Amino acid sequence: AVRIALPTEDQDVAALRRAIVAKLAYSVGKDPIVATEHDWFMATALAVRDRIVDAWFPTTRTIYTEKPKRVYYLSVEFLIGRLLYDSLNALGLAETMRKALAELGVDLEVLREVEPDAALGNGGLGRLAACFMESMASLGIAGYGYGIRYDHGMFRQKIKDGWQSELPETWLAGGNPWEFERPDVVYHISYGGSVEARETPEGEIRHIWHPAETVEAVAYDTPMVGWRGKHVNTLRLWSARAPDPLRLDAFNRGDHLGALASQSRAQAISQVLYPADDSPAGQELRLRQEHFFSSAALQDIVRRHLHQHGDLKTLPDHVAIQLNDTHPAISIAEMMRLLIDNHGVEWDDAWDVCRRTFNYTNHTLLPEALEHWPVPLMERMLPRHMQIIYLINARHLDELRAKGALSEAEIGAVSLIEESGARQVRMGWLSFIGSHRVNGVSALHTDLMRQTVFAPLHRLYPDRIVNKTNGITFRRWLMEANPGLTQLLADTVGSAVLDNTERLADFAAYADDAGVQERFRAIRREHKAQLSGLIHRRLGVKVDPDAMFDTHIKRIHEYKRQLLNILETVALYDAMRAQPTRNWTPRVKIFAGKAAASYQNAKLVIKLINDVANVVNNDPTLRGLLKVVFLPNYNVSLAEAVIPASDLSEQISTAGMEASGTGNMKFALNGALTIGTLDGANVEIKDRVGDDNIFIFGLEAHEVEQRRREGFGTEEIIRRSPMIQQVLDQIGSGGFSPAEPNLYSHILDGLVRHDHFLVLGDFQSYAEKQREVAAKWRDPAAWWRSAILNTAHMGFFSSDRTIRDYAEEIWGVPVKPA
Ligand code: DL6
Repeated sequence: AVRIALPTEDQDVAALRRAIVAKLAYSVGKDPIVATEHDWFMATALAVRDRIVDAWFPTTRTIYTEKPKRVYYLSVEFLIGRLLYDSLNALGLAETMRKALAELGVDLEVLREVEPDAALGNGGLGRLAACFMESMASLGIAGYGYGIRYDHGMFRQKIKDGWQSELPETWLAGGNPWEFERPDVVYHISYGGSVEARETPEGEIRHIWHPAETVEAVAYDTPMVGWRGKHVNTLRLWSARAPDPLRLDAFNRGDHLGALASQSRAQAISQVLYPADDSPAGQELRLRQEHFFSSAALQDIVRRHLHQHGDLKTLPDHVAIQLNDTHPAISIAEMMRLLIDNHGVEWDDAWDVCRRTFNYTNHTLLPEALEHWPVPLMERMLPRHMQIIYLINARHLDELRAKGALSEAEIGAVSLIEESGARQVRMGWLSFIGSHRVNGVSALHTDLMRQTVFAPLHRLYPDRIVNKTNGITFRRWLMEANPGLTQLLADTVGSAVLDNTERLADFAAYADDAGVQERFRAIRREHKAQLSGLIHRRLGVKVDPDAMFDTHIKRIHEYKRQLLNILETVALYDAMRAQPTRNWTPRVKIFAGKAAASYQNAKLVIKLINDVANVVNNDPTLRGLLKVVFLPNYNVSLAEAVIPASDLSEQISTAGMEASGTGNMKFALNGALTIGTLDGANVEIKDRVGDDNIFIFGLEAHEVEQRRREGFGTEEIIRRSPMIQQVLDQIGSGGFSPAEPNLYSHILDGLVRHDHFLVLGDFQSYAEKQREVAAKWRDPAAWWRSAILNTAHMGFFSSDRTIRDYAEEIWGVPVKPA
């Protein structure tokens, strides 16, 4: 008989199908007859993981033999989201898998939705870390992520009667198919106790730390697959446990809870993601977490380096460590401790190693978010680190004094210890002086770092601060989130665009092509129809997919000014009610985002949005012209659904306050037009897409600064604008909260008294710009022209570009050519 060879794809379909069935039986332990959707998800993910592992080992072996410089990215957050479709896409297996599952009667789209989001981050900083992991793998960099394996990631947000409540998030409840526990990779992490200074027979002083408490850090590895599956890196997350799980003596005495006390205390470290990104931390547990993962990571790095290269003084030649914000800043003192106390390196050599190995990224200039740890807390929790920090500081200040160029006041400004008020360690300063390079995340932010917060240090070390404008991975935010647009790009500029984002620029040639505009519109319309369904299912609100979808999704924070948006929405509502028959542009105002649990003003803004939604959505005089929705529990997956369905992207932070933003890039890449201030990366987006294709309004950063310095009459602004007056009166008199007319008085008082975030200051210019947006929407050819040009000019904002820049200018590591 003649055997007919199957085409490779069919073979692969069959192989995947067999692999899934085998995983279902032998790893999940389920018969297909009774398997749930979750069981199928686990089996499928495990089958995909095998493919990833097949590429992971060769990568690891190559790194061990070729010994390229390694990059370690230390971050307290990795907001990686779902991995199933992402991995399939990277491996080029999505369609094959779809067929394999279909043959088993399973729908890949259903499994995509079953996967819980790995929400190990609060917002932009954590999502950036996830994009960077993907790009490092795609560029063939020997990159490692180190963080914490939180049992409960970002809280689950529930909205009840308009109020946010927080519920624990349980991403691990059904098991995590992507990770490998490494019971053999365990480090001891110490806290508290005392430090003994002991003289050696040679007359040297050695410091011996006698900690009061030790916990264990256990490694869990998740392979991070790069584009086309060629290179796979590792994300190593640490879980905490007590060295002795149970005090048996106490247990046998009947003290069952006491017997578990040290286990609970240890486990608390990796239990919950700290639920704030930029509100005051100040919590002891947070410092315990920071030291926990920093120390585990550094012990791992040092062990690997010694194993491979034998000499710690060569560390900077083979290793670059990136501190993602100041959360891992204690690493600098920990590295000094490991080098000096554990490995006998002399102080000067140890300091030189640190200075050449570490780099620090700053993500915010908000004073409350720049970490300061009280000296008494540090002395109690990390006594040896505190000694080392004092010594680093003494040498740093002595050096400055020796130069004689600074006054004592100027020296005080660059001291690692804040002396005014309660004494505190300035973690930003420690990161700065212990690093080779310090970077901001957009051009404007970097300039402001130099001019404001870091000005005194910048004057001393003028070459240290560099800019690395953020980027996003196009694989997730374009190819996976928007396959229709990806296809359109491939059909117009060619499929090379999938591998080289610079080719996106060729799409600009199609800006006036009516056929391409129509395809773009139809793709958007399809996403909007899907999102309308989601909104209806989740909120019971019907929205019109032909209306403009105007979207504001991000953490809820006063500087991000969701309040400005909702106030202007109320003004629009009033205007529509006053003249219901005018030629209005129908709009759906979409909000989503979480407020830090303790951030009352932000929670009140969520309540206001929901209250306004309640009134607007039920007002029959509007005939559906305006709808307001607040989608609960914003996360990566929700963003993937909302962004490709959005026409207008709200990026309206008070200028000078948003370090970069990355949502702004995701929207523009998907062809949404931005309404925004000249803040963060909006500035660079504007430079690339051009003034005609973006709606810029409001005060610029220097004007905000000036207004705050000189003061300005909010009363005058209110007096001059009947529109503002009406909106404030309406909210202030309970127009949206009749049961509690004074509910919003705190927010309104703040606006009238100081308007710190320039909500009133920018109101008029925002409202006018929104009218321009509406006018443009009524001219579809102009709108879709701009949409095409937005997508076309986003190539720069690929995280591959950002990572190339880090690789070349900060880490000194080679990357795969473009
Ligand atoms: O750099 C990533 C991201 C920026 O895009 C945002 O503009 C910025 O707000 C965010 N910063 C934080 C601050 N956390 N802390 N500390 O998340 O970083």
